[in-house]
Amino acid sequence: MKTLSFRLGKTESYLINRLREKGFVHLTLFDPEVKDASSLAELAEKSEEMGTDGFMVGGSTVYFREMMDEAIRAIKSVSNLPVIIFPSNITSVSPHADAIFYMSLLNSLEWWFILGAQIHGALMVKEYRLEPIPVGYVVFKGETSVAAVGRAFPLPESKPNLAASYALAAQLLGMRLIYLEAGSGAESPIPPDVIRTVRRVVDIPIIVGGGIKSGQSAAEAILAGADIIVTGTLVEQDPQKLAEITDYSRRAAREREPAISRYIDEGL
Ligand code: 1GP
Repeated sequence: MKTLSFRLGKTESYLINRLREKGFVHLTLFDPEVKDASSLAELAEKSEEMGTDGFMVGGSTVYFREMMDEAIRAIKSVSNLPVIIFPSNITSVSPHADAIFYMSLLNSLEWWFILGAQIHGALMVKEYRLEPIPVGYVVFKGETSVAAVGRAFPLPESKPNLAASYALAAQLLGMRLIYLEAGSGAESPIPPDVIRTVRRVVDIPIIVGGGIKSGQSAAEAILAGADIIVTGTLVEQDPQKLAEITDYSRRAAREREPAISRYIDEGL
């Protein structure tokens, strides 16, 4: 298929254009439970200086909408980069963001996290004029908040073909991004072998996050085929370290063939 039957929204187009220009995208995740609004504003400014391309806001145990509102407003007061909701439940849906990752936690054991919250939140997304970006979300590793809260049956890292099947199913269902999640603060990131196997099978951009603490890990993920790198904990602990992540990522993206090309050239 050569043409899109719908128009991508502003934020999704921005992400795709950044991918085309730079060969990768970096998103900074802020958990409103970890940092208050004024610290977030300061961190957002620093993150932009260090080369991040946008912000995600959310956390597995953020139960109050007000926390999302405050965090998003704080970031928007200092930066024009897009702010994307990274929802854990319907309480994450804030009218102040630009877009929302309209995600399905594909390996959850609970209907709620696969489709229920999406149904219950749909009219809010429309009413608030949030740009929905459909994302297939798969969780690896059990010892994380996202696995516990989302009742995920974590995918084994030793079976990359399984991850590839989930990712391809997401693409075939029409989701436009696939997110391979190790969980915030994970001991180690998603292994490159898993990313490489998923890359061979899917055309949609791959988001990789969780446990990325060094430029080296970010570069390995990109060389294996990741398009969007997410870091959260690292920025909360040491924002200067973000410069290393974006620097290594830039170099890795130059080294590889653009993973995004099939998606860009042929449309969805
Ligand atoms: C978690 O993928 C994100 O949802 C980021 O994880 O906090 O470990 O960077 P970290």
